[in-house]
Amino acid sequence: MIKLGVREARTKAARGPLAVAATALLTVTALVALPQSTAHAADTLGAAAAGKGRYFGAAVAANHLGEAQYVNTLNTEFNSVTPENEMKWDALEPSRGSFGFGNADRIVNHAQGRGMSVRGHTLVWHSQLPGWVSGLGASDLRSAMNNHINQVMAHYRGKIHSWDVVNEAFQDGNSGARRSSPFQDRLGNGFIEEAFRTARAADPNAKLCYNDYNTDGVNAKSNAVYAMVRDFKSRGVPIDCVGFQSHFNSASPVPSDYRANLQRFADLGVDVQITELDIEGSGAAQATGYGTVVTACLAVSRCTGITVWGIPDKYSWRSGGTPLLFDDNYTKKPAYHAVLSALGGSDGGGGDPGTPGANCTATYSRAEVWGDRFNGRVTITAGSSAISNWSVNVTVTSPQKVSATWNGSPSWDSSGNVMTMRPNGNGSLAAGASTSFGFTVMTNGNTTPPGVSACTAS
Ligand code: 9MR
Repeated sequence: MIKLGVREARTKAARGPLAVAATALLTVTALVALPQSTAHAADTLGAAAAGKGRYFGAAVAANHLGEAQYVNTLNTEFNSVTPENEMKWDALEPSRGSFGFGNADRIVNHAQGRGMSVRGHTLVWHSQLPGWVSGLGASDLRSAMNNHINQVMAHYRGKIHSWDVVNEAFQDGNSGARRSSPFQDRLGNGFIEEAFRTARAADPNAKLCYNDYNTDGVNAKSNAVYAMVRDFKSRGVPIDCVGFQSHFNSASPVPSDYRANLQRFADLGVDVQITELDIEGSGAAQATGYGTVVTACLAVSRCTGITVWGIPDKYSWRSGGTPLLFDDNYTKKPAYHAVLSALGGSDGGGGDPGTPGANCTATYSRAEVWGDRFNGRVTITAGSSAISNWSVNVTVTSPQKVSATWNGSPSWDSSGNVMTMRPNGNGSLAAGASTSFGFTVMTNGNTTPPGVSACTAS
């Protein structure tokens, strides 16, 4: 059903000379006082994060750099990259003393050409280690480790913002012990300290990080890493940052003490970084998890940036869990909007899932377009529990006017630019179910998409 009456009555009431003058004044003030770039909230992840003094990065694979959509999304949304596999030992030094930097260089060159920072991942790790390393005796292994660090860091000196010097050196579970590896087993506990000292000398300007998973909350494993970092700081062993990989799913959700854990490490005098973020799931639940992580990082002043472990779901190391911010067609998921909104950004029409914990999401899409007007549609989706009512604000830009609405019950603020839409009759939606409403915007020469607020449910 198309309703024309409500909007027409309201427009007539506002058409006095004072209202026209006030609208004109507001329009002129906005145009004169605000340059285009600052008139809107940041509308990409990288720009919004930069506004908060952080970077927002993605793990990148060299073999996707020929794909236009992949590269466009990378270039548009991110201002930091981590090579997903290309800087691992097996990729860079497949046989002893013989280094090949081709794929890693492609990623670094791509990033450098666009002003993106690069995280180096990773110098010393038990996995993706070529067979020849595992076969070495202690003294050979020590010199191979130091040579690998020296050669790789020299090659990239001045180009890498932060290096994961040592990755995943602690065991899972409650032991707090070091993980068995060629380095641990032959060189003993001191290998981590030695790697950091070698790394500092090799590139004094790179931030040196220890990186691990299942250390995202306070637990036996993170306590062991914490004790190591505290010991390093007290003895002057060079360490600048700790990476929290943050691979989450329903069996291992974002811990409730995530922020507190980041903060206790920061309080030791190191930066903290979210290094491999991905959260399996979909819709509102996934969006809420992402929002929680971003909000926690922003609450810790030494949390300097966030990297997600891939761009579209289809290229994730666990693609079946659809853990990333873009779907297989590079469409922004509710999780994307949760991240952008938590960073204080807005893409002015992509929708907004609302504050973490809200149990509906609103997603905008433009439908038909004519010379003088366009139709918009907002889809409301209930979260993980049923809702009985919802509301969403749609804001148009003067001199645009909404001339018709359908499948919802609108009301207007005094400016006439903000429409609050509520359900027409029964607003009940089962968990995960969707409905949508529509409206026509007369452009009056301005084609800016409407702003769509978070969905509020009850
Ligand atoms: O995403 C990486 C995947 O393509 C590789 O096959 C895998 C090999 O171990 O490593 C993945 O990345 C890992 C990262 O380097 C360290 N933390 C865990 C990541 C996910 O397994």
